[in-house]
Amino acid sequence: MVIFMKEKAAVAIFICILVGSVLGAGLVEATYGTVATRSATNEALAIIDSGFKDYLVGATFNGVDEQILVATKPILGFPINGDSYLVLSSGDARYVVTGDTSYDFEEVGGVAISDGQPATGQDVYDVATLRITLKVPDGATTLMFRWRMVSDDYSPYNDFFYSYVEFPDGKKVTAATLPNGTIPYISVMEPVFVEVNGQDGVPLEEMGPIYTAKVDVSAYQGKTITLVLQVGDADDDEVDTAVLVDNLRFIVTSSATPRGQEYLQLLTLARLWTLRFFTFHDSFDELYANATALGVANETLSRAMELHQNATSTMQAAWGNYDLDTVRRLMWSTRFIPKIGLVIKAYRDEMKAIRLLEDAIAEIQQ
Ligand SMILES: [Ca+2]
Ligand SMILES: [Ca+2]
Ligand SMILES: [Ca+2]
Repeated sequence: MVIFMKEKAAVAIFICILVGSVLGAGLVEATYGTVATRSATNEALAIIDSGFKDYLVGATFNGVDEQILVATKPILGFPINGDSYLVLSSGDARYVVTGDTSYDFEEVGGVAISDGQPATGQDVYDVATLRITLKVPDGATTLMFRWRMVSDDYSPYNDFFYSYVEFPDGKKVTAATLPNGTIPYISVMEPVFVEVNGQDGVPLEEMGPIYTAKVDVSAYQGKTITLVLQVGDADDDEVDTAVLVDNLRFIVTSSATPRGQEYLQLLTLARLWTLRFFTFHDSFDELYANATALGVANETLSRAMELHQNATSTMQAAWGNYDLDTVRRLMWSTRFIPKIGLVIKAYRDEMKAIRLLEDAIAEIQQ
């Protein structure tokens, strides 16, 4: 029966090419059945981890409406995250979940691209493409999602799942691959396909393992990237392949966040401010004695002393109320963490005390 369908498909290809050449590339109107009001945004949100929904910038779908479905019925290990996931199909996505043969799940009259198979260069048909634009969070190192190919097709009809990330500098990186780095399509999936055997009511014959796709995004924190998920038929449009997708998220390493790095830099600065505080602090007594001897006004002297004493107690508080000799000894130990705000305040007050005395002395000596 499948052989017959493939022969019939050869005729369909000709018609498709003729129609395609008239319509040109681009969005194809839905012509078969209906899908409850769909939106690419909701389709993207079905697979995005709840912690990253705010990072969705936008989403668009190119294909026939029936080829994309937000599904909630648990099948073949999905959903993985939350209560829904995505089915992208080179036929009618609803058929994958329901097995309902009243859907027109074979040739759905979708997007055809000459030489469009990304690995083999075969002509492709019923191509469904979801584009998800995301802002990369601060501290994100990796974009990941999980996917599983489910298919009725066989080689050399190399239906494919092509997913990649487009970066703002024009770089394009493949996301979903087999462990050897190959883009998944029928011929390379066949060695890892197992029979579905009607599991969870799924009518398609074979499925691959659930794989994790990962793309390094660490150089694009705060920037906007686009994840493209594309499924299609190759060589004919009759026998379909679907991909289940879920758990799209970023991996964020807190120690690598700019905020984390900024904190480490601030700690280093706090130690340097403490060092400069000591430079001022150590010169205070002598400067104060000189100022007193030179007849600097009592008001100025007491203001300087007040700042100096405040600075001293503030710096001790900044370093856990140790005496200043202990602070001097331990301040470079990484286990000894100061309160940065207090270090800055102590440094400023000590500097003010010194400047006050220096300015008063300079005025007298003029
Ligand atoms: Ca989900
Ligand atoms: Ca196919
Ligand atoms: Ca198809």
